[in-house]
Amino acid sequence: MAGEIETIRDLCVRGKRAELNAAVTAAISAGLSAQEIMGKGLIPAMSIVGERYSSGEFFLPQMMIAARAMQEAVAALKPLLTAGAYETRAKAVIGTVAGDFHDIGKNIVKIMLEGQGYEVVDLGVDASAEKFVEAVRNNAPQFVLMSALITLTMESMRKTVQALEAAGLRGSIWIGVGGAPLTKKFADEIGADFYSEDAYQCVEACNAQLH
Ligand code: B12
Repeated sequence: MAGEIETIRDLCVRGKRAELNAAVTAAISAGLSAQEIMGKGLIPAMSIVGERYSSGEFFLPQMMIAARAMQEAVAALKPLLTAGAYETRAKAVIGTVAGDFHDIGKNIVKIMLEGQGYEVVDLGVDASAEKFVEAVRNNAPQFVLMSALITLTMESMRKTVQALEAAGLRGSIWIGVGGAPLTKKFADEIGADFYSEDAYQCVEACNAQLH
């Protein structure tokens, strides 16, 4: 089992798409869960890629190739992660904030929520504060979820919270934030309702708010 996860992690880091897909399929056949493959294989692979990029061992192309391999593997796991969703539990608007184009983590959060019966309106990447405001007006969600992966784009979260407040919509929603550089302290500082370290915790936080 450990060997299969290690292989998946390694193939994802090296961006070997076809081999990664085959390894993921084999791991599922061997009885590993989609959650395990994601949590122990694919997500840690992206951390390794980030470390290698920071240390100068990897450049942007390698980071892009690894990200593409990760995205394909996540897409292959999606049916397993969303199977068994029951009636719609609540509605969420999700997006990666202005200036930021990272969407792998956001997409995983979306898949996990859909798997738990949430209806998710996805604003994609580089979503402006105005886009969030418009989506909340049009969809009346219970949750607004924002993702940021770059220290600089975390400020777009603050602007979005302020814009929602200015539009008189703040009282009707719970705002959740996440992404690798975030902390609970930052979430509190900008007036978000919750911060989650990963997609599983995010679903739990949303479920808890509904009870
Ligand atoms: C893959 C990647 C890319 C890919 C993105 C592909 C894509 N479609 O997303 C590409 C190659 C395009 C890319 C581009 C860039 N990147 Co980049 N990238 C990464 C990398 C390696 C992995 C990110 C990732 O997908 N992780 C895996 C996912 C699953 O993790 P996650 O996003 O953190 O999500 C989890 C949790 O955080 C949480 N979560 C996420 N969102 C949300 C939302 C809510 C509401 C909640 C509750 C939870 C939650 O749940 C998720 C699942 O458990 C990181 C390194 C790292 N350690 O993060 C660098 C990294 C984020 N990138 C970085 C940089 C600098 C860039 C570029 C500026 C590089 C450049 N010179 O052009 C550009 C940015 C362009 C832009 N404006 O956005 C830096 C940011 C530095 C900083 N702190 O400011 C990092 C940290 C690399 C580094 N070590 O320097 N990147």
